[in-house]
Amino acid sequence: MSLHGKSTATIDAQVGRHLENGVDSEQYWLSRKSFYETGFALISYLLPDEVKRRVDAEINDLIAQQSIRRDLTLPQTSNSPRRMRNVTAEDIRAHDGVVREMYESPALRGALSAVAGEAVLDCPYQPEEYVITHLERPGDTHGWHWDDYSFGVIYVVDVPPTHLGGFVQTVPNTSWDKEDPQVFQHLIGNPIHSYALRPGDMYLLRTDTTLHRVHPLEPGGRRTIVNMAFAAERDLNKQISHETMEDLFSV
Ligand SMILES: O=C(O)CCC(=O)C(=O)O
Ligand SMILES: [Fe+2]
Repeated sequence: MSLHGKSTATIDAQVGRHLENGVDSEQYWLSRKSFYETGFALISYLLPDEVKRRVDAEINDLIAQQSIRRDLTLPQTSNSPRRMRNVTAEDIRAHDGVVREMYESPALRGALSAVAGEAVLDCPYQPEEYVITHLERPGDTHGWHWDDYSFGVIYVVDVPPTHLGGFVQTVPNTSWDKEDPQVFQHLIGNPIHSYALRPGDMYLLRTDTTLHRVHPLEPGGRRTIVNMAFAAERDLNKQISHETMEDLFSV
């Protein structure tokens, strides 16, 4: 406790304590199996409620104070739309609060590596480390895309009920040819998985080989997440270009 009576426990300490007391190996095993089979694993149980409340509060403040509206389509993902409000990695890093602590937490990183079945490493490209995305209008969507690095960890602050859209859709075992993305062909040629989420959920996604999107919102729907990107060992030797990120944040 500080002089002001405010909790000063670090996010890492809170997560570490929670993982020691509250998570058994069966849960890890089920997540790992799901991740291996589908590229998607629900890992909401890795964060204690007190951490979720702190993260929710920070993200809602950042959206209110520092977010930027985007409405564009990106040719590198077959002109799929981005209709959203964002807080950039630069602004999240400068704020230096709990999102950054969560990203850097060794306790969380260890748990993520256990689920992934390999080391989950810092993203080597700082503008992609984390981004907050808020969908607020009818038709708002994070359209079909892949991400540059192996892992995305998405923490869900707010998500509407299923009938208002905002659920996640994935097409595992697909790969991104940036010159010829063929998103529609991937959709036609493969099964699409859809996942309803609830506030406080978190999921791990194999973002480089899973085509994914957030279904457009219906009127009345609102949705807020932070996406944290991480690399695998194999990513560190690859030449990765960052056009979608550069296009997204150049407007
Ligand atoms: O909002 C989501 O659930 C997915 C976010 C995402 O795919 C991204 O930020 O790259
Ligand atoms: Fe993504």
